[in-house]
Amino acid sequence: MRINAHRLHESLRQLARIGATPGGGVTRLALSSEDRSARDLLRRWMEEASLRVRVDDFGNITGRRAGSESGKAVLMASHIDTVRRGGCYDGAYGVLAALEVMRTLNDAGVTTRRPLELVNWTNEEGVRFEPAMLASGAVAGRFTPEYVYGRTDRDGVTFGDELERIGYKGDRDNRPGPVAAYLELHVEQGPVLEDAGIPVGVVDGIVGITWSEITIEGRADHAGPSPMPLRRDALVAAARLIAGVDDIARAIEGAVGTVGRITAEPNVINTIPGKVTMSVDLRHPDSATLDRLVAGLERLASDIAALTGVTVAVNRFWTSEPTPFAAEIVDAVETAAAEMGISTRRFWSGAGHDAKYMQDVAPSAMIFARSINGLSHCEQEYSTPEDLEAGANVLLRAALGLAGIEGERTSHKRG
Ligand code: HGY
Ligand code: MN
Ligand code: MN
Repeated sequence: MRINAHRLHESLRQLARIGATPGGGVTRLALSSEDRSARDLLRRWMEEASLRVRVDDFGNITGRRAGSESGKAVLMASHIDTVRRGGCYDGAYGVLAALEVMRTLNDAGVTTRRPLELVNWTNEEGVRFEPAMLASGAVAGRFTPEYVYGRTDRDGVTFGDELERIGYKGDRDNRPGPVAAYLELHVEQGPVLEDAGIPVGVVDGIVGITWSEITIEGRADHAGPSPMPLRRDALVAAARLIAGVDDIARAIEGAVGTVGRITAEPNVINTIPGKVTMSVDLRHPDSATLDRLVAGLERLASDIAALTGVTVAVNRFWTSEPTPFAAEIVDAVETAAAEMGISTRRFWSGAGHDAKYMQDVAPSAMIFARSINGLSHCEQEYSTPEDLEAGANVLLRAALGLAGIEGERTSHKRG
């Protein structure tokens, strides 16, 4: 049994039209009107595939395909929200490939033993409402509903209000699961598979990620009369910190760091910036090293404050600790690929995914499809139809291995 690659490709193309950007990418921020349109389309497709659709209290959409047995389901999931001017595959690929698995099983008239559930997670990107993986984290019990609903975007609009506005605030009882095993298919978003000349990745785990909010308070003043020695230019301090974050990350093997978001106030040409807020994203496979990176950031902040006369506050507001996936599920993915004659490479994900929190709930693993030039979170994000097809077929095979087929012996240990 193989997925219908043309149908998958067609679905990806149709979804990519919602929030399409001139450069060939997509902007579909969580709980935006574009996200609502995409959700409406996905829900229609789920219903057309005879899935029983439900929406939970965080807007997570679940489509359930009954098995011959009731009880714990095998979940296939990802997200359809994107970053700003992101790619057409990040998240959408995993959701639509899971839908394609359901469609393929319908075409083949196959009933699995365990139920299958397809989930679209709200706000995986954490771009509009920080932090990332908010709704899967909430389902895993890492965030309270109050925390989630209270998160605000740059305009002060809350998650809760937006969820109501787009009509996707459902019930707590509609959360995904109960879960026997979790699979997430995703584009790699990095160079490993392309460098190795391999189409599919078997993901061992996800690196540690920590996000900090930096607030720099200087003194706004006239850009003309104010003598240089008296200035407390918040943006000059920020420039030193931005370069320092890059130095800190480069100094430690396996570390990465960037300042992705920055605002300067009052942000006018003839006023010395009095205040800067910006983000710092630091990542490393090891927790203690991640803490060392943050300690380096905090030292840098206080050195810059002393040197330039500004105040620098570092608020480490989110940490996603390094997460190894369940060996038996990782092996099931590797076996599925091998059985299909698809070559794979095993490695850790540098990108965060909802699978991180789902590993708290049930044994989980991920499958990657090769990213061309390793690019992602940009309009140039691309994967070939052949690689997307290979990844989706591995998802199909792994899901069947874990769910079992009615009338056949289930290969997965019963949990
Ligand atoms: O930040 C991440 O790694 C993910 O794309 N949200
Ligand atoms: Mn993603
Ligand atoms: Mn992403």
